[in-house]
Amino acid sequence: MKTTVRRMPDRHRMCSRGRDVPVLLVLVASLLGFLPAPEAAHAQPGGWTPNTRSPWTLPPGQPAFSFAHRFELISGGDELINVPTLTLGAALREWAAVGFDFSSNTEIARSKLGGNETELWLLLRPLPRRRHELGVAVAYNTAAESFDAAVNGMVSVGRISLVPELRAFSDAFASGRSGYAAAAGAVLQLTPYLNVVGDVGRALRPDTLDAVWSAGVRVAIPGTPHAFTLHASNGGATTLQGTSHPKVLGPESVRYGFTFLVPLGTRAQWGRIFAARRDGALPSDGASARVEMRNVTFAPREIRVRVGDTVEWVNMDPLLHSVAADDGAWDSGLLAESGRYRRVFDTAGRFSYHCGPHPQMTGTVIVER
Ligand SMILES: [Cu+2]
Repeated sequence: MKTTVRRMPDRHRMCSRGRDVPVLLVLVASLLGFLPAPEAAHAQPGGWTPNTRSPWTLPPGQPAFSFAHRFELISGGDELINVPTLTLGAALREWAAVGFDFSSNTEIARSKLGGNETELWLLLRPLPRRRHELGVAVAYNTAAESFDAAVNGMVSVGRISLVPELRAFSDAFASGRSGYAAAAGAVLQLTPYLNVVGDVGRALRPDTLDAVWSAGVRVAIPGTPHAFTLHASNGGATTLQGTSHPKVLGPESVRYGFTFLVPLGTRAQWGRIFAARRDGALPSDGASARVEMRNVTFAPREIRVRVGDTVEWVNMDPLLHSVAADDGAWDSGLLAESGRYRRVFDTAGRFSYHCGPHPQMTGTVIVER
């Protein structure tokens, strides 16, 4: 059966006052830990932990800018060393993303110390929307002139997720020799939106370098893909080689920093800013019933249709939702605000479904002859 996901303009958009209140409620409830959102810990383009590389989890077509900044205050002076890693990326599909990292203070290649380092990458997510995740990264690092790769995973047991990562380099740290590194990270979910994160990794070939570690606290901003991770580390740029090589510049043993993800908005969101005002919604193209995803609920929660009818779901929230059959028979994938999913029901019965990121969000389609 063919289903399509499309965006449509939202006629309620002009009155923003009504929208802010539910968002605020979600925010407060989430910080108190009332709203389960296991997806929050996993929604980490950039890294599951500060020095690991997770697959991109924003919806296709939504580019984002991520900023990792580590500072070192030189004791007794007013000088500051900062090692920024700027990342720009976007998903092509739910399982593939491309982008690059750029750091203006590389520490991986002795001959280029303090120079630029760019890593071009392709991230694959072969098992999207599972509790356990698998990530594959293929990259090229300009400072080491090396083709790099990493395989990692996230295995969750209760509130703890473990992130093993293996990295391989065709030219490790511009040494002219190939190399590899291993790392292990952990995420402790205190609440769905407050995580303690950390990792430790080490180059195994060459085996002359010290381990690289990080430890920090991540705050996911509910209802958005934004996450802010305040952390300490002895590492530098957050490229695959950068996270395998301890810091070189500066006299301190530890740097403090943050990573912050800034989504650049979907086409629908930009369209809203630049499009001329439109009154009314698009015609619903023969859909027989419409369910809105609004304030983290399906409305109406239960609908009755006839065999052969088309049901349309529209996401009216500024959050990611999905529509997934409880029996696993179908799944819309993540829908951004204004995202739409349609499905034809051609057998009679009761079909219960839920939202992937918000399992408490449930609904039923009753199909009658
Ligand atoms: Cu949802």
